[in-house]
Amino acid sequence: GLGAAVLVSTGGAGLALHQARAQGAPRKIVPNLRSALIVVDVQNCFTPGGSLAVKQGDEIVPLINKLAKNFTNVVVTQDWHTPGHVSFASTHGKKPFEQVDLPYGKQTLWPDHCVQGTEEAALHKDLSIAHAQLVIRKGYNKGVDSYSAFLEADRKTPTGLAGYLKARNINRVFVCGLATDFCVAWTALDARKAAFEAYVIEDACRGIDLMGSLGRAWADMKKAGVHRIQSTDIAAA
Ligand code: VGL
Ligand code: ZN
Repeated sequence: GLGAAVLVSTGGAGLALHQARAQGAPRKIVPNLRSALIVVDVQNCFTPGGSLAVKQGDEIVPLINKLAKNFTNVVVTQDWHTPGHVSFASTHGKKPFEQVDLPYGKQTLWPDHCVQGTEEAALHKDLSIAHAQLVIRKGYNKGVDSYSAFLEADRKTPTGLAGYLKARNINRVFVCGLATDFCVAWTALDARKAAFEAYVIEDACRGIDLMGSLGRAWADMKKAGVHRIQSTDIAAA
């Protein structure tokens, strides 16, 4: 009867899964020459002691150093704002984490952070990826923010990253860094819009989680076809 058929089919699937595990570790993702690791905003301002510190933001640094060894192609990003940047609450006489309406839409306001050329804006001292090929700076236009490493917050000004990756025949990006729910998520979402295959390495990121932003970011990424993976899903080179 039906009951028996259901039993047999679930039993079969369960057995197959079990056998796959018994035969060895699940298949790992092998980065190749068409893959790039994008290390987002691992800067002093976003790590403990910084002006916009992400909780446990420094914990991911050793993991990212290790991960980077599995990638021939690595791109590092830096949030790189002017003094008096439009994303700073102080510019508007407002408090951090309030919102304002700007010509390009709603902007969350932040403490002053990552000002060009300051020690705060430097990469974290323990980040060690000598073979990184490109450092892309973003948010350098005084009147426009840029969470994404691909497109500014006006949603039309490119940073040049998509062109760079495409010129180098890269079709798959793996994103890690800070913060999961802002610069990492926007970068992964824009990677999808630019037709890259996109993976976010969850344990190599930390989030801010401002009023549910972390859950929303994961939901948006899932909808856009971003793969949510762990560092252990990537094969060691
Ligand atoms: C970021 C808020 C403001 C980030 C940058 O790197 O996620 N968040 N600027
Ligand atoms: Zn910023």
